[in-house]
Amino acid sequence: MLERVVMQVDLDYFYAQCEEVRNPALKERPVVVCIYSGRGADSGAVTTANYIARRYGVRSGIPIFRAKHLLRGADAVFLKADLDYYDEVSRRIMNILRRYADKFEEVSVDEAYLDVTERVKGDYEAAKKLALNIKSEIKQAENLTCSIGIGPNKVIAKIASDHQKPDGLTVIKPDEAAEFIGKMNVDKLPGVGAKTKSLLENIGVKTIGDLAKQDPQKLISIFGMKLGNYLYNAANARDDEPVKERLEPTQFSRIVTLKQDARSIKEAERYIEDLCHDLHSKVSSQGYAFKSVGVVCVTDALSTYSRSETYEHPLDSYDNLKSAATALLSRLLEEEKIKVRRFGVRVADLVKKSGQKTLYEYLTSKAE
Ligand code: DCP
Ligand code: MG
Ligand code: MG
Repeated sequence: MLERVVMQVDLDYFYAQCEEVRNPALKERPVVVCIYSGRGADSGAVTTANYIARRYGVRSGIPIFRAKHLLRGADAVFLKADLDYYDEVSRRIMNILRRYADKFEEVSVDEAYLDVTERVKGDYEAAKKLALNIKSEIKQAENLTCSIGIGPNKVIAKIASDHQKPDGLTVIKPDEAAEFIGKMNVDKLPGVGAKTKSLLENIGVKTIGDLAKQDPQKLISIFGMKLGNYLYNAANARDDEPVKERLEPTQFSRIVTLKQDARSIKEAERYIEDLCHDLHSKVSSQGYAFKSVGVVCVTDALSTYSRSETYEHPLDSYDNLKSAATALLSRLLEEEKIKVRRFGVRVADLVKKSGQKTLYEYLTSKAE
Protein backbone atom coordinates (compact mmCIF):
# COMPACT_ATOMS: atom_id res chain seq x y z
CA MET A 1 0.00 0.00 0.00
CA LEU A 2 1.16 3.53 -0.74
CA GLU A 3 2.29 5.67 2.18
CA ARG A 4 -0.19 8.51 2.65
CA VAL A 5 0.32 11.99 1.26
CA VAL A 6 -1.82 14.54 3.10
CA MET A 7 -2.13 18.24 2.31
CA GLN A 8 -3.46 21.01 4.53
CA VAL A 9 -4.53 24.27 2.92
CA ASP A 10 -5.15 27.36 5.07
CA LEU A 11 -6.02 30.75 3.61
CA ASP A 12 -3.82 33.61 4.80
CA TYR A 13 -5.32 36.25 7.15
CA PHE A 14 -8.59 35.19 5.65
CA TYR A 15 -11.24 37.78 6.63
CA ALA A 16 -8.78 40.65 6.23
CA GLN A 17 -7.54 39.34 2.89
CA CYS A 18 -11.13 39.13 1.65
CA GLU A 19 -11.47 42.81 2.54
CA GLU A 20 -8.28 43.64 0.62
CA VAL A 21 -9.62 41.80 -2.42
CA ARG A 22 -12.67 44.00 -2.69
CA ASN A 23 -10.75 47.13 -1.80
CA PRO A 24 -7.11 46.81 -2.94
CA ALA A 25 -6.23 50.26 -1.56
CA LEU A 26 -6.30 48.62 1.90
CA LYS A 27 -3.27 46.47 1.08
CA GLU A 28 -0.81 49.16 2.11
CA ARG A 29 -2.41 49.78 5.50
CA PRO A 30 -2.97 47.79 8.69
CA VAL A 31 -6.40 46.13 8.37
CA VAL A 32 -8.30 44.85 11.40
CA VAL A 33 -11.58 42.95 11.07
CA CYS A 34 -13.77 43.22 14.16
CA ILE A 35 -16.89 41.78 15.70
CA TYR A 36 -18.56 44.55 17.68
CA SER A 37 -20.47 43.47 20.77
CA GLY A 38 -22.94 46.34 20.56
CA ARG A 39 -22.09 47.44 24.09
CA GLY A 40 -20.21 50.60 23.20
CA ALA A 41 -18.20 52.07 20.34
CA ASP A 42 -15.04 49.99 20.71
CA SER A 43 -16.43 47.05 22.60
CA GLY A 44 -15.81 43.74 20.90
CA ALA A 45 -12.99 41.58 19.63
CA VAL A 46 -10.64 41.31 16.69
CA THR A 47 -11.37 38.35 14.42
CA THR A 48 -8.17 38.72 12.44
CA ALA A 49 -5.79 41.30 11.00
CA ASN A 50 -3.56 41.54 7.96
CA TYR A 51 0.18 40.96 8.34
CA ILE A 52 0.95 44.69 8.47
CA ALA A 53 -1.29 45.04 11.55
CA ARG A 54 0.25 41.91 13.08
CA ARG A 55 3.64 43.65 13.10
CA TYR A 56 2.14 45.96 15.75
CA GLY A 57 1.08 42.99 17.88
CA VAL A 58 -2.55 42.79 16.77
CA ARG A 59 -3.91 39.22 17.05
CA SER A 60 -7.18 37.32 16.71
CA GLY A 61 -9.21 37.55 19.90
CA ILE A 62 -7.78 40.72 21.44
CA PRO A 63 -10.21 43.51 22.38
CA ILE A 64 -10.78 46.17 19.75
CA PHE A 65 -9.69 48.97 22.08
CA ARG A 66 -6.34 47.24 22.54
CA ALA A 67 -5.85 46.92 18.80
CA LYS A 68 -6.66 50.63 18.43
CA HIS A 69 -4.10 51.42 21.06
CA LEU A 70 -1.42 49.28 19.42
CA LEU A 71 -2.13 50.87 16.04
CA ARG A 72 -2.44 54.50 17.10
CA GLY A 73 -0.98 56.80 14.47
CA ALA A 74 -0.51 53.89 12.02
CA ASP A 75 -3.32 54.85 9.60
CA ALA A 76 -5.10 51.58 10.33
CA VAL A 77 -8.51 50.52 8.99
CA PHE A 78 -11.03 48.89 11.33
CA LEU A 79 -13.83 47.02 9.59
CA LYS A 80 -16.92 45.23 10.79
CA ALA A 81 -16.82 41.52 9.88
CA ASP A 82 -18.99 40.67 6.88
CA LEU A 83 -19.43 36.96 7.55
CA ASP A 84 -21.77 36.31 4.62
CA TYR A 85 -19.23 37.63 2.17
CA TYR A 86 -16.39 35.52 3.67
CA ASP A 87 -18.62 32.44 3.59
CA GLU A 88 -19.35 33.01 -0.06
CA VAL A 89 -15.62 33.32 -0.93
CA SER A 90 -14.90 30.27 1.22
CA ARG A 91 -17.55 28.20 -0.55
CA ARG A 92 -16.07 28.98 -3.97
CA ILE A 93 -12.54 28.16 -2.84
CA MET A 94 -13.63 24.89 -1.20
CA ASN A 95 -15.18 23.91 -4.53
CA ILE A 96 -11.82 24.46 -6.23
CA LEU A 97 -9.91 22.52 -3.57
CA ARG A 98 -12.29 19.57 -3.63
CA ARG A 99 -11.39 18.89 -7.26
CA TYR A 100 -7.74 18.33 -6.35
CA ALA A 101 -8.35 15.69 -3.69
CA ASP A 102 -9.00 11.94 -3.56
CA LYS A 103 -10.63 12.63 -0.21
CA PHE A 104 -11.56 16.09 0.98
CA GLU A 105 -12.31 17.44 4.47
CA GLU A 106 -13.35 21.01 5.12
CA VAL A 107 -12.44 21.88 8.71
CA SER A 108 -13.25 25.56 8.96
CA VAL A 109 -14.12 28.53 6.82
CA ASP A 110 -10.53 28.86 5.59
CA GLU A 111 -9.01 25.45 6.11
CA ALA A 112 -9.18 21.99 4.52
CA TYR A 113 -7.36 18.67 4.37
CA LEU A 114 -6.81 16.89 1.07
CA ASP A 115 -5.74 13.27 0.85
CA VAL A 116 -3.86 13.16 -2.47
CA THR A 117 -2.10 9.79 -2.05
CA GLU A 118 -3.64 8.11 -5.09
CA ARG A 119 -3.38 10.95 -7.53
CA VAL A 120 0.29 11.60 -6.79
CA LYS A 121 1.00 7.86 -6.42
CA GLY A 122 2.69 8.51 -3.09
CA ASP A 123 5.26 10.85 -4.68
CA TYR A 124 6.12 14.04 -2.74
CA GLU A 125 7.54 15.87 -5.78
CA ALA A 126 4.25 15.36 -7.60
CA ALA A 127 2.39 16.54 -4.50
CA LYS A 128 4.47 19.71 -4.45
CA LYS A 129 3.57 20.42 -8.08
CA LEU A 130 -0.07 19.82 -7.30
CA ALA A 131 0.15 22.30 -4.41
CA LEU A 132 1.70 24.95 -6.68
CA ASN A 133 -1.19 24.44 -9.11
CA ILE A 134 -3.69 24.84 -6.30
CA LYS A 135 -2.05 28.05 -5.13
CA SER A 136 -2.05 29.51 -8.60
CA GLU A 137 -5.66 28.55 -9.31
CA ILE A 138 -6.87 30.18 -6.07
CA LYS A 139 -4.81 33.26 -6.86
CA GLN A 140 -6.28 33.50 -10.35
CA ALA A 141 -9.86 32.78 -9.40
CA GLU A 142 -10.11 34.82 -6.19
CA ASN A 143 -6.88 36.82 -5.99
CA LEU A 144 -6.17 35.27 -2.59
CA THR A 145 -3.03 33.64 -1.18
CA CYS A 146 -2.95 30.54 0.97
CA SER A 147 -0.37 28.41 2.73
CA ILE A 148 -0.03 24.69 2.12
CA GLY A 149 1.63 21.96 4.14
CA ILE A 150 2.30 18.47 2.84
CA GLY A 151 3.16 15.50 5.03
CA PRO A 152 2.49 11.85 5.82
CA ASN A 153 -0.51 12.67 8.04
CA LYS A 154 -2.85 15.45 9.17
CA VAL A 155 -0.80 16.55 12.16
CA ILE A 156 2.37 17.03 10.13
CA ALA A 157 0.50 18.67 7.22
CA LYS A 158 -1.09 21.19 9.57
CA ILE A 159 2.15 22.11 11.31
CA ALA A 160 3.86 22.39 7.91
CA SER A 161 1.14 24.66 6.54
CA ASP A 162 1.61 26.99 9.51
CA HIS A 163 5.39 26.96 9.16
CA GLN A 164 5.92 29.57 6.44
CA LYS A 165 2.88 31.80 6.42
CA PRO A 166 1.79 33.77 4.44
CA ASP A 167 1.90 32.34 0.91
CA GLY A 168 3.96 29.38 2.10
CA LEU A 169 4.53 25.87 0.82
CA THR A 170 6.25 23.38 3.12
CA VAL A 171 6.83 19.77 2.15
CA ILE A 172 7.81 17.29 4.87
CA LYS A 173 8.64 13.76 3.79
CA PRO A 174 7.89 10.87 6.16
CA ASP A 175 11.53 10.37 7.20
CA GLU A 176 11.95 14.09 8.00
CA ALA A 177 8.78 14.49 10.03
CA ALA A 178 9.94 13.66 13.56
CA GLU A 179 12.98 15.88 13.29
CA PHE A 180 10.98 18.72 11.73
CA ILE A 181 8.62 18.96 14.70
CA GLY A 182 11.09 17.85 17.41
CA LYS A 183 12.51 21.29 18.19
CA MET A 184 9.17 23.08 18.22
CA ASN A 185 7.38 24.01 21.43
CA VAL A 186 4.65 21.56 22.43
CA ASP A 187 1.88 24.05 21.77
CA LYS A 188 2.61 23.78 18.05
CA LEU A 189 0.94 20.38 18.18
CA PRO A 190 -2.71 20.73 17.17
CA GLY A 191 -4.87 20.26 20.25
CA VAL A 192 -2.31 21.42 22.80
CA GLY A 193 -3.72 24.52 24.49
CA ALA A 194 -2.64 26.48 27.55
CA LYS A 195 -3.87 23.84 30.01
CA THR A 196 -2.16 20.82 28.41
CA LYS A 197 0.94 22.91 27.87
CA SER A 198 1.23 23.77 31.55
CA LEU A 199 0.59 20.17 32.66
CA LEU A 200 3.38 19.12 30.30
CA GLU A 201 5.66 21.80 31.69
CA ASN A 202 5.09 20.30 35.15
CA ILE A 203 6.76 17.09 33.98
CA GLY A 204 9.59 18.95 32.29
CA VAL A 205 8.29 18.77 28.74
CA LYS A 206 8.83 21.91 26.67
CA THR A 207 9.43 20.75 23.12
CA ILE A 208 7.68 18.19 20.96
CA GLY A 209 10.95 16.27 21.03
CA ASP A 210 10.79 16.11 24.86
CA LEU A 211 7.24 14.83 24.57
CA ALA A 212 8.24 12.15 22.07
CA LYS A 213 10.63 10.65 24.64
CA GLN A 214 8.07 10.34 27.46
CA ASP A 215 6.75 7.02 28.68
CA PRO A 216 3.36 6.67 26.96
CA GLN A 217 1.86 5.07 30.11
CA LYS A 218 2.81 8.13 32.10
CA LEU A 219 1.12 10.40 29.56
CA ILE A 220 -1.99 8.23 29.67
CA SER A 221 -2.05 8.42 33.48
CA ILE A 222 -1.99 12.23 33.31
CA PHE A 223 -4.17 12.93 30.27
CA GLY A 224 -6.35 9.83 29.95
CA MET A 225 -6.28 7.23 27.22
CA LYS A 226 -7.37 9.32 24.29
CA LEU A 227 -5.33 12.48 24.74
CA GLY A 228 -2.35 10.61 26.23
CA ASN A 229 -2.09 8.32 23.23
CA TYR A 230 -2.61 11.17 20.82
CA LEU A 231 0.16 13.27 22.40
CA TYR A 232 2.64 10.42 22.40
CA ASN A 233 1.94 9.39 18.82
CA ALA A 234 1.67 12.90 17.39
CA ALA A 235 4.97 13.93 19.02
CA ASN A 236 6.53 10.94 17.26
CA ALA A 237 5.01 12.18 13.98
CA ARG A 238 2.46 9.35 13.94
CA ASP A 239 -1.20 10.08 13.29
CA ASP A 240 -3.73 7.71 11.74
CA GLU A 241 -6.66 10.13 11.54
CA PRO A 242 -8.11 9.72 8.07
CA VAL A 243 -9.10 12.66 5.91
CA LYS A 244 -12.87 12.43 6.31
CA GLU A 245 -15.35 13.44 3.64
CA ARG A 246 -18.05 15.30 5.49
CA LEU A 247 -21.35 15.38 3.77
CA GLU A 248 -23.35 15.77 6.95
CA PRO A 249 -22.83 18.46 9.58
CA THR A 250 -21.07 17.22 12.75
CA GLN A 251 -22.35 19.84 15.15
CA PHE A 252 -24.50 22.93 15.57
CA SER A 253 -23.77 25.85 17.86
CA ARG A 254 -24.89 29.30 18.84
CA ILE A 255 -23.02 31.98 20.80
CA VAL A 256 -24.08 35.40 22.15
CA THR A 257 -22.46 38.37 23.85
CA LEU A 258 -24.24 39.16 27.14
CA LYS A 259 -25.49 42.66 27.71
CA GLN A 260 -23.77 42.52 31.08
CA ASP A 261 -21.14 40.10 32.32
CA ALA A 262 -22.65 37.26 34.33
CA ARG A 263 -21.25 35.39 37.32
CA SER A 264 -24.24 33.30 38.32
CA ILE A 265 -26.61 30.94 36.64
CA LYS A 266 -29.45 33.31 37.55
CA GLU A 267 -27.94 36.14 35.52
CA ALA A 268 -27.35 33.85 32.57
CA GLU A 269 -30.73 32.16 32.58
CA ARG A 270 -32.55 34.16 29.93
CA TYR A 271 -29.63 33.82 27.53
CA ILE A 272 -29.71 30.06 27.96
CA GLU A 273 -33.38 30.00 27.01
CA ASP A 274 -32.96 32.15 23.91
CA LEU A 275 -29.90 30.28 22.77
CA CYS A 276 -31.42 26.85 23.32
CA HIS A 277 -34.59 27.86 21.47
CA ASP A 278 -32.63 29.10 18.54
CA LEU A 279 -30.30 26.11 18.46
CA HIS A 280 -33.06 23.57 19.00
CA SER A 281 -35.14 24.87 16.14
CA LYS A 282 -32.12 24.76 13.84
CA VAL A 283 -31.20 21.21 14.81
CA SER A 284 -34.69 19.79 14.71
CA SER A 285 -35.60 21.52 11.46
CA GLN A 286 -32.71 19.63 9.90
CA GLY A 287 -33.94 16.38 11.36
CA TYR A 288 -31.22 15.67 13.92
CA ALA A 289 -31.14 14.45 17.49
CA PHE A 290 -27.90 14.79 19.49
CA LYS A 291 -25.99 12.76 22.03
CA SER A 292 -23.63 15.44 23.20
CA VAL A 293 -24.27 18.92 24.63
CA GLY A 294 -21.60 21.48 25.41
CA VAL A 295 -21.38 25.01 26.74
CA VAL A 296 -18.63 27.53 26.22
CA CYS A 297 -17.92 30.74 28.14
CA VAL A 298 -15.62 33.54 27.14
CA THR A 299 -14.47 35.97 29.84
CA ASP A 300 -13.75 39.65 29.34
CA ALA A 301 -10.06 38.71 29.21
CA LEU A 302 -11.05 36.44 26.29
CA SER A 303 -10.13 33.20 28.03
CA THR A 304 -12.36 30.34 26.99
CA TYR A 305 -13.86 27.71 29.29
CA SER A 306 -15.99 24.81 28.23
CA ARG A 307 -17.85 21.80 29.58
CA SER A 308 -19.62 19.02 27.75
CA GLU A 309 -21.50 15.87 28.45
CA THR A 310 -22.25 12.87 26.26
CA TYR A 311 -25.39 10.84 26.81
CA GLU A 312 -26.06 7.21 26.03
CA HIS A 313 -29.32 7.94 24.19
CA PRO A 314 -29.93 10.76 21.73
CA LEU A 315 -31.84 13.80 22.99
CA ASP A 316 -34.14 15.82 20.81
CA SER A 317 -36.38 18.05 22.91
CA TYR A 318 -35.94 21.68 23.80
CA ASP A 319 -36.44 20.86 27.49
CA ASN A 320 -33.65 18.28 27.44
CA LEU A 321 -31.33 20.71 25.73
CA LYS A 322 -32.11 23.51 28.13
CA SER A 323 -31.66 21.44 31.26
CA ALA A 324 -28.43 19.92 29.97
CA ALA A 325 -27.03 23.36 29.10
CA THR A 326 -28.16 24.82 32.43
CA ALA A 327 -26.54 22.01 34.42
CA LEU A 328 -23.27 22.33 32.51
CA LEU A 329 -23.17 26.10 32.91
CA SER A 330 -23.95 25.90 36.66
CA ARG A 331 -21.11 23.44 37.12
CA LEU A 332 -18.73 25.57 35.08
CA LEU A 333 -19.57 28.77 36.99
CA GLU A 334 -19.19 27.02 40.34
CA GLU A 335 -15.86 25.48 39.43
CA GLU A 336 -14.25 28.40 37.63
CA LYS A 337 -15.67 31.48 39.40
CA ILE A 338 -15.43 33.58 36.25
CA LYS A 339 -17.24 36.58 34.84
CA VAL A 340 -18.82 35.51 31.59
CA ARG A 341 -18.93 37.89 28.66
CA ARG A 342 -19.91 35.56 25.81
CA PHE A 343 -21.81 32.35 26.19
CA GLY A 344 -22.47 29.56 23.70
CA VAL A 345 -24.22 26.21 23.45
CA ARG A 346 -23.24 23.40 21.12
CA VAL A 347 -24.78 20.05 20.25
CA ALA A 348 -22.77 17.28 18.62
CA ASP A 349 -22.74 13.49 18.07
CA LEU A 350 -25.69 14.08 15.78
CA VAL A 351 -28.10 11.30 14.94
CA LYS A 352 -30.33 11.65 11.90
CA LYS A 353 -33.88 10.95 12.96
CA SER A 354 -35.54 8.33 10.79
CA GLY A 355 -38.31 9.54 8.54
CA GLN A 356 -39.08 13.02 7.40
CA LYS A 357 -40.44 15.31 10.06
CA THR A 358 -44.02 16.28 9.43
CA LEU A 359 -44.72 19.91 8.79
CA TYR A 360 -46.67 19.95 12.03
CA GLU A 361 -43.71 18.68 14.05
CA TYR A 362 -41.49 21.19 12.37
CA LEU A 363 -43.79 24.11 13.14
CA THR A 364 -44.37 23.09 16.74
CA SER A 365 -40.67 22.62 17.33
CA LYS A 366 -40.13 26.17 16.07
CA ALA A 367 -42.96 27.57 18.13
CA GLU A 368 -41.83 26.05 21.43
N1 DCP B 1 -11.27 33.85 13.33
C1 DCP B 1 -12.08 34.45 14.28
N2 DCP B 1 -11.72 34.44 15.63
C2 DCP B 1 -10.56 33.85 16.01
C3 DCP B 1 -9.73 33.23 15.06
C4 DCP B 1 -10.11 33.26 13.72
O1 DCP B 1 -13.13 35.00 13.94
N3 DCP B 1 -10.22 33.86 17.31
C5 DCP B 1 -11.65 33.92 11.90
C6 DCP B 1 -10.94 35.05 11.21
C7 DCP B 1 -9.90 34.40 10.38
C8 DCP B 1 -10.49 33.04 10.07
O2 DCP B 1 -11.29 32.73 11.21
O3 DCP B 1 -9.60 35.14 9.21
C9 DCP B 1 -9.45 31.96 9.84
O4 DCP B 1 -8.67 31.77 11.00
P1 DCP B 1 -7.13 31.43 10.94
O5 DCP B 1 -6.75 30.92 12.28
O6 DCP B 1 -6.81 30.58 9.77
O7 DCP B 1 -6.42 32.85 10.82
P2 DCP B 1 -6.21 33.78 9.55
O8 DCP B 1 -6.63 33.11 8.29
O9 DCP B 1 -6.86 35.09 9.81
O10 DCP B 1 -4.66 34.04 9.57
P3 DCP B 1 -3.48 33.04 9.12
O11 DCP B 1 -2.78 33.76 7.99
O12 DCP B 1 -2.61 32.90 10.32
O13 DCP B 1 -4.12 31.76 8.69
MG1 MG C 1 -6.00 31.20 7.84
MG1 MG D 1 -7.58 28.54 9.57
